[in-house]
Amino acid sequence: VTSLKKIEAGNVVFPTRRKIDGADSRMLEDALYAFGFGLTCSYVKPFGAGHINETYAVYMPSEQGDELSYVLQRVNTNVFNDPAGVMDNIFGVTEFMRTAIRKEGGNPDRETLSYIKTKNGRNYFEDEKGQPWRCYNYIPDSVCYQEVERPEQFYQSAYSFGHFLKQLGNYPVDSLNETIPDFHNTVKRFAAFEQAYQRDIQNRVDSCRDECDFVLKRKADCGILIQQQERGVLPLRVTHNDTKLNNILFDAETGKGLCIIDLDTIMPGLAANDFGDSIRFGASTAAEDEKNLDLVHFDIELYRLYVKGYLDATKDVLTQEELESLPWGARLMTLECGTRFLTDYLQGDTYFKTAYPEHNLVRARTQFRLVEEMEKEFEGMKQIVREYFI
Ligand code: ADP
Ligand code: GN1
Ligand code: MG
Repeated sequence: VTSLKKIEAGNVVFPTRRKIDGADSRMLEDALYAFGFGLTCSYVKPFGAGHINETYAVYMPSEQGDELSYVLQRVNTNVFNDPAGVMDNIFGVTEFMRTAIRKEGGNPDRETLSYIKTKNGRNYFEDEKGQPWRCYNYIPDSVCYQEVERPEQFYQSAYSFGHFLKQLGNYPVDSLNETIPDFHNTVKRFAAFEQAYQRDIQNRVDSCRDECDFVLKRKADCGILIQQQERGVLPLRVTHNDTKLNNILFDAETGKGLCIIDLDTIMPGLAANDFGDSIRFGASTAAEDEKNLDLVHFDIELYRLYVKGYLDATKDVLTQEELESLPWGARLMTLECGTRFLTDYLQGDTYFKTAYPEHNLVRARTQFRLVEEMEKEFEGMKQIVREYFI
């Protein structure tokens, strides 16, 4: 399978000794040695298109030539201030998943990530500067997409994320560390925005008044799911919390959803939020940072496909209230994400990786465009969910 959207690994950063993307190459080398392949590794390249961590592809010599064998990541401690807690969650969950996958007759080596311990038996390596590095096996013959290329992929991703929720249905929710407190607390996200707006430390409010007003008008919406959660109407489950399309690998041969990645934000959460975050990213007709808003639309047919895939996997576990919360999840995760981009813009781009000064504002605009369209099509969105569970 060849794909333009497939993320290729970038220029070699090891064994050369250049500084790249803020990561000191000597720390990277130390990390390679800590995981036991410093001597044997052929080379290392930057990899992937995540907004948070530094990701590298590690190539090892093989009979067929150099082969992408491991993924090495430096965890962003600005975002995750308890890397030990993050790694405990990941090791706990992936071990549990392996047992679940075996029971289903699946292949645990391909259907979940296998993290590697350091030579000292730790689940991550801390470099001289105290930065955490972790490593997992690269899954061969897998593809990662930045956009839906064929609708079937979106169905597949829905089924996989739904299946993931189901697989972790009996995982002890209370044992999970809350790696980012209040990650999808839309009320607190709104409050954080309001504060950034009032303080305006970068003097950027003038450049985005319409966008700020857009958020301010939707204060009441932010409470909708949180209130249902607090009243116990919606249960907390083990959720992924970052369910965008590029956090899943597809099988290159069959095109089926293969493995969920980016497990840093696994925490107790609402199914509606996992559902919603996928919709916000994948049911858009354009990239998350498309500048031309005329190209950005909410595609209700893609939404329909996702509903089908998600419910094919979860229909027998979700409650009636959860099913009905799904359309709100889409609206609120999109509003939340736009609000987070806008907040980061107002605060000087300290959270998400950006490529140019207005990048976060551009991202916020696409999200708000999608929210507007979802608001107009909300009745249709609810109807589609009902069609699938009746
Ligand atoms: P981040 O938190 O920065 O998003 P991820 O764990 O999602 O970190 O990794 C970043 C990106 O790297 C992914 O979105 C994907 O594009 C790519 N990536 C990571 N692991 C793999 C893999 N095993 N195969 C293909 N791509 C991968
Ligand atoms: C970040 O890490 P990545 O790129 O998969 C962010 C998500 C946002 C997303 C927007 C830990 O995801 O919450 O929805 O960017 N992850 C974190 O693209 O904040
Ligand atoms: Mg990611």
